[in-house]
Amino acid sequence: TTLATEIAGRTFDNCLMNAAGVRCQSIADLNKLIDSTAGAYVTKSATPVKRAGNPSPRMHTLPKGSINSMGLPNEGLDYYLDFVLQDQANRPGTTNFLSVAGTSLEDNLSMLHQIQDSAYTGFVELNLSCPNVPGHPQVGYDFDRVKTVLTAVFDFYTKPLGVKLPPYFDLVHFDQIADILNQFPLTFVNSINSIGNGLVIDPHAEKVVIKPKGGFGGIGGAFVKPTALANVRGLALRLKPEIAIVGTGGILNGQDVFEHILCGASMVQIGTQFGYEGTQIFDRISQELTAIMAAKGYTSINDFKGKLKTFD
Ligand code: RRO
Repeated sequence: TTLATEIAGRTFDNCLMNAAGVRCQSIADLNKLIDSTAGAYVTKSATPVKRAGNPSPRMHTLPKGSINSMGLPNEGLDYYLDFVLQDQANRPGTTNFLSVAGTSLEDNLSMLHQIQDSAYTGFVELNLSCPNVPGHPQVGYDFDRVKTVLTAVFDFYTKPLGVKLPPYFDLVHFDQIADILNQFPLTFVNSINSIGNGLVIDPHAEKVVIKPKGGFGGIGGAFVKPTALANVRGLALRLKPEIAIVGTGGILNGQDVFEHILCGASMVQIGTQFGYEGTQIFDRISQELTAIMAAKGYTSINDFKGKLKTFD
């Protein structure tokens, strides 16, 4: 049994990896991911210049998930680009994900020009779905804007690039976003980011649990699995086959990964639960997924990827 996967001709020896933002902001965090059984890592979404992010408390965890309003704290693009370039030199043949999340089109284009002009050969994950920077709406909910951004990006960018999307909740919206994404040479789409602007409250204190934005923040963890599966499935049914799907959201165990792959994911990312457990999670979930596959007689993820059954 193998958990290996392939996207755009790049092979990954395990389909599990971290989700951007969780335990991937520092070089120490990223080196732990390199030393783990994850098939790849993604770096914390970068802006052109280092950012401190929102005031604390800015994340809160519950048994069934998390709320965050981190506000894009990161070390700046140079830090992550230097890291991935060094790693690429150390480990030729491996592919990882460099996440960028400019708060303006200009910032995204300037970062992508820098990456285009560098020796980097890995994947870029363009984050169009950060819910937590006050005054900056999630680009992924403005379909015209998505088209404008991708038109400007693919005017010059020629390396493998995917987009991180927010969750959609209407089938017409799946049609509309897929129609736009299919017009571009995207390598992958990653669905979903956190469900933006949820509210968790402490009834005893009669108070919100995080400080930014009056307590509103992105929801992750077990709460979001049905929404994540719907988005992976909804996009898998609509995107052209050259665009791979990375499934993110609500993964706590091997069964959750199995379900994402049934919906069409080629690779899966783990955020909230990776935050709880650290890199050992990749060993645990690999064992759980392998056991599920073995019991069903599946030897590779292609045996069931996208093969979800429906009643009609
Ligand atoms: O840093 C954040 O507040 C953050 C980002 Br950029 C994102 O894309 N998703 C999220 O839940 N938090």
